[in-house]
Amino acid sequence: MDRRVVVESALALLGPGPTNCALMVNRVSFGVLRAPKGVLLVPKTIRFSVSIEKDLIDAFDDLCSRRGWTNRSEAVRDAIRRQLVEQEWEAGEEVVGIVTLLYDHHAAGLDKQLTEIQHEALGIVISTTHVHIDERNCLECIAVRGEARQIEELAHGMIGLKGVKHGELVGTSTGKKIH
Ligand code: NI
Repeated sequence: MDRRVVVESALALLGPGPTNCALMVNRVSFGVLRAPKGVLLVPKTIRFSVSIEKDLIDAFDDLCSRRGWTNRSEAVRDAIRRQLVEQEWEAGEEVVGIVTLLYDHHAAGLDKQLTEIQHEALGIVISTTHVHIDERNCLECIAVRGEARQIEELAHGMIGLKGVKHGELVGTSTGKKIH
């Protein structure tokens, strides 16, 4: 692509100043920006069009409205990020998450087991918050960081213990690869 076309396209996307550009550009006379020789401008935001069936976009708009997304763009960005985070987990990368455990602290030995498991996973467990829900039930929220399969093994090892009434692993990302 001709560099002038690239520059003008970037300008159209980025507005009047060079501050949003991924690469610094030179401002010259007549309000036209020109990239240094050999440097291609890389806009941070790309606009693209998508062909989609009416029924599907109607359902999507309805979802956006119910979930509180302010516009389709933000909803699409969130959907893309969700896929990227899932891919990080499937690829076994370093990820973060939260394990929630609702359990009966009267269950024999359960408190001790949970404490021991977390002590043995010191490199993975970042922090633990314990809430006494009532005289019998406890909620534990354990923040974890590490290789995806190690986290899943740790989480399922605790969730599967006798006396744990309900447990979930909520996975997210370190954020290094998504924006
Ligand atoms: Ni408790």
